[in-house]
Amino acid sequence: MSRTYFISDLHLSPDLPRVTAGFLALLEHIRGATALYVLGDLFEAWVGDDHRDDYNNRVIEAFRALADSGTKLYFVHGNRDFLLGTGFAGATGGTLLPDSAVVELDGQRVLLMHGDQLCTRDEKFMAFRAQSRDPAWQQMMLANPLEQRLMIAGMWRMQSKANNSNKPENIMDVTPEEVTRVLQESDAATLLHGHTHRPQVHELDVAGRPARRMVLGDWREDSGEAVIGVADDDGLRLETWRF
Ligand SMILES: [Mn+2]
Repeated sequence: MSRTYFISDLHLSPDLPRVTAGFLALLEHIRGATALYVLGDLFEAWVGDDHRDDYNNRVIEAFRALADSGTKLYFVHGNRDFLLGTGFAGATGGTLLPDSAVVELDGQRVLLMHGDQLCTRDEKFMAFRAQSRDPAWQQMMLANPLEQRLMIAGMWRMQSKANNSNKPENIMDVTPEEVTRVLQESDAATLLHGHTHRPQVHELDVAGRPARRMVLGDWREDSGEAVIGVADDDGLRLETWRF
């Protein structure tokens, strides 16, 4: 039986031992599955593929073991790990996908993205997004010595903690018109994304046709839960992974 998994918003960091353990447990649990899609914000911060400390190596090895079991592995960038590169993907045995990608599940077109690009009302964020996804800016960033990039990431992490910026009330929700637009543009009836930390299935009407927006959840250090996507013979649905 074909079985495909979707996860996002783990915000992996050595500060989150429970989430890290839950992530490693999921990867063992799904060994031999058809595919795993990681839809962004896998890491709380990623300063470049050359940052191979023990923690990152452990994550890479876990992905590699999954890929070696025959599971296809795909990554979409989030707004925190936008510097994930082909060095990382290659080491895991996976593939980086563009910012939005359509997959066919059971003959149905499903549009995959991190979801931050749907939050168009947050002008400050959209400006940061444009900058951080600019190849020239990324090159400039990556040209800094690793030590300096780690310092910058440390500052981001402190800012993030101070602003509680991983809380849903501090993440603007998607713009409904933008959801309609991307669904029409991609000719898909299902949009699956993360980012907002508001896991839910929304039934939609797109130009008179039924559609749905499925939102994955963030991984919770406090409750040991994450809402993930599962697709098998019974279709695509959200499930809670407990760890
Ligand atoms: Mn995000």
